[in-house]
Amino acid sequence: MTDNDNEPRRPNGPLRLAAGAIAGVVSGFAAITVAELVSAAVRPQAGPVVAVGSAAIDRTPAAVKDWAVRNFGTDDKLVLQLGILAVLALFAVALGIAVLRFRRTGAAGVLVFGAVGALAAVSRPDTKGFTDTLPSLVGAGAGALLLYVLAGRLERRPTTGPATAGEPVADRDRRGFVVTASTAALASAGAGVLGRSLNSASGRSAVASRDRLVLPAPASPAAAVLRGAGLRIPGAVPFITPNSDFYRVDTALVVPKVDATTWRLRIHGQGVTRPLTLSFDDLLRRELVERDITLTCVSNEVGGPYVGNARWIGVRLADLLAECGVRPPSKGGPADQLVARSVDGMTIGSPIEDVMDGRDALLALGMNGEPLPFAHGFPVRMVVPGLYGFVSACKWIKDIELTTFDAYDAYWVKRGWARRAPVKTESRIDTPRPFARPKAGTVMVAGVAWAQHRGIDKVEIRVDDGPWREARLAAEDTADTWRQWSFPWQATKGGHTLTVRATDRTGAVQTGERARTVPDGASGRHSVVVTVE
Ligand SMILES: Nc1nc2c(c(=O)[nH]1)N[C@H]1C(S)=C(S)[C@@H](COP(=O)(O)O)O[C@H]1N2
Ligand SMILES: [Mo]
Repeated sequence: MTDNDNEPRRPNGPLRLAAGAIAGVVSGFAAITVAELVSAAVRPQAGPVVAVGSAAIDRTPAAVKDWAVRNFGTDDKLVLQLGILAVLALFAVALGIAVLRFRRTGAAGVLVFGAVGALAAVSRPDTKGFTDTLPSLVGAGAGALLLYVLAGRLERRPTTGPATAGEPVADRDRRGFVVTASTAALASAGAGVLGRSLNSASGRSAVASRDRLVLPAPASPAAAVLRGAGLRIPGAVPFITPNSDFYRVDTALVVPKVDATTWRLRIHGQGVTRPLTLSFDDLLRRELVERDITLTCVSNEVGGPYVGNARWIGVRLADLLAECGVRPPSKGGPADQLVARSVDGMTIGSPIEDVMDGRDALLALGMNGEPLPFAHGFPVRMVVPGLYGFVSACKWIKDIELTTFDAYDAYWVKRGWARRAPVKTESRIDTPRPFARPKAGTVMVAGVAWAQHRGIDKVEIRVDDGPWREARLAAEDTADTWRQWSFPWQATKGGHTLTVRATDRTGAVQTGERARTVPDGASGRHSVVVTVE
């Protein structure tokens, strides 16, 4: 490559194209890391990747969201953010190459991405308004400026006058570019690291409020988990799911860190004669109850992992509602839907009739003996036995509004999911695992079955096309929890299919009819194929 060309429109050689691409990527990196740093001063949720990611989640059709949860599980959020970064990298390369020819326009292109990020940030339901645009705008401004400067370093000026002694102009320009680009890349990495650590420190007061919290002993403790409720069979899941293993499903790219000392819950709406605003201390002073409740996600496929059983501590929601003057529809109340709102703008609608029918619908603040983990809704969430999480289990709750199903559709309902969704009677084989190769003889088949708030009365196993045979049921903790079962199978050599079905206390047998998760939960029977050796 020589530097003495005056022809304005010579094609770019591969080296210049590569330099342009590098300029684009370095500028894009600078834009993102500066934005991250500014978001630490504003709030983590206002960063462009998080804002665009969250907006994308909100606009994702139910089927795609469902597919993502199925294929990536709890990693779906990581995959989404990596996807956004990959798309940005592609555009950065394109802009870097464009800038070789159109210096101003190319550099200004970065601003378009800033505008997208800013718009996404202010379109969030929990937006704080104008300040949320700053991370994207400042970041894009820095990126555009850098790209403009780097493009200048790559510009081919006609050689006028002699070069510095012994140094051809081409080399000097190339070095100028390399020095500027690598300095910028290093500075950006620094900004990124600093932004990350400031962002994680931004929840400090929330973390402190959680660390300080000592849960009082519940006035109404749960019965000790019956000795026989859990199975001691290798491969069976524990009866109580440890918090660290409890499934997590939500739309939050950044887990909200809410300070319990400033947290408030407002209860208001139709039929509320005495609206109420509660602090966390108000809740602690009320009668605390402790209950074992199994939570299930509507996105759980037959045989899937999005079900967990925890020992919750909380206050009974029905009592609170009654104090506010709320009556269920069956007692003449005007509202039939309770809409819970979270600090991150999620809305979850539950039938007031169910919440007030005597079941242990909780405002939960403890999970398995500790304050709620942040990922599971600290400081307070709802849990309602018998309803899928998306119609009952609002995490990081801050507002309860009484309204009607006719008047308001909650978040998931707007996206094609059902308004009402009681948990379907289901069962799962946990051992043997699919495609296991057990030895012929007695093979312990075991798993869980659930029909929250109805209870499980029977579990049956079928080997291949044989008859249904009753499994042994473990003791029942409560009708609100899953029930474990086991079946000693006299396994003979060869390939076999094991299928399970449960019967709930209403007498309903788990249907074999397959349904997709959308709109109100999967149905069908779980089968496991094994080869007995
Ligand atoms: N704020 C908020 N609450 C939420 C959700 C959410 O996305 N945001 N997801 C719901 C869904 S779909 C389920 S299944 C449960 C899951 O609770 P977990 O993550 O504690 O298991 O939370 C519910 N509460
Ligand atoms: Mo869910």
